Amino acid sequence: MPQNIFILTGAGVSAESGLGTFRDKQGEGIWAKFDPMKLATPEAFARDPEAVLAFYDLRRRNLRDAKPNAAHLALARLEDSLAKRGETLTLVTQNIDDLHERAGSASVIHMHGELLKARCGRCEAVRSWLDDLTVAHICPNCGRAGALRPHVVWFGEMPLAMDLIDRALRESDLFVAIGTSGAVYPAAGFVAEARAYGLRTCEINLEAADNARLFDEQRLGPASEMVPAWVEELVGGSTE
Ligand code: BV8
Repeated sequence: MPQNIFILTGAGVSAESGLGTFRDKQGEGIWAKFDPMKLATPEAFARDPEAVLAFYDLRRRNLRDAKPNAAHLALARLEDSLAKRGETLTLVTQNIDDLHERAGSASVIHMHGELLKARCGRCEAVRSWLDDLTVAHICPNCGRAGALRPHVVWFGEMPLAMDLIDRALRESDLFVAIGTSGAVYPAAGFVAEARAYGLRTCEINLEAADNARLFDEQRLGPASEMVPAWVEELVGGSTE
């Protein structure tokens, strides 16, 4: 029974909560409708901040109506049961939504940032931001206008908490990727790192990811069914 579990989640874990994924075989993902290079890069923000901010306003409004699903709830249960046994869960997500937290997960590492936070491009102050964000908004910390941006990691930018993530990978026994296509780096490279550190690897996904060959075990199906079943196997019957 693994003591320390490292979980990486992607857009697939929030798909059944009504938040679109980025790429899917039907070509209906977010990046099929919106060009990431025109909306999710620092260059795009410098070129056309209104368009970029409007894109994230749309996603922030969508998030308001979304609810955590059974997969999010099962991962919160897993965190709780492992803690009761003195074991650890490191939950790293590529998602910028807050559904893991809303499901009760106490510790979530958002390596690509958080949609419900804004950061000032001048003074780097980060604060909660629940409403639309425009170029007219003034940074409450440094008083400058036009520099506030969603606290998310754009393409070409360094993901957050990479040292913490690398350390947790080294200290874990099991690596599980849930609802991610393995198309975006450095996250897509974690499974190879995990194997190099001797971890067992498992993929839970609707369909095989681009890096599926790197997983020892594969469980294909909707996260809202597969994740609760997997968690029940791990902690069911234990005195929770
Ligand atoms: C960086 C935030 C330097 C903003 C995001 C190496 C090789 C090639 C390219 C690169 C490379 N290294 C770097 C790059 C460039 C780039 C990159 O990877 N490009 C790709 C497109 C080729 N990476 C970067 O720019 C990164 N920065 O590298 O900095 C550096 C280098 C080394 C070390 C440190 C730093 C920054 C990338 C972050 C960009 N920001 N998001 C926003 O959200 O707007 S990425 C964004 O897209 C998400 O956060 C997520 O990461 C990614 C989407 O991927 P998934 O979450 O996997 O979603 P996807 O739709 O693809 O797949 C969904 C999966 O779920 C599918 O498998 C599907 O089957 C499954 N599914 C669907 N429904 C369900 C389901 N599963 C279960 N149940 C269901 N119901």
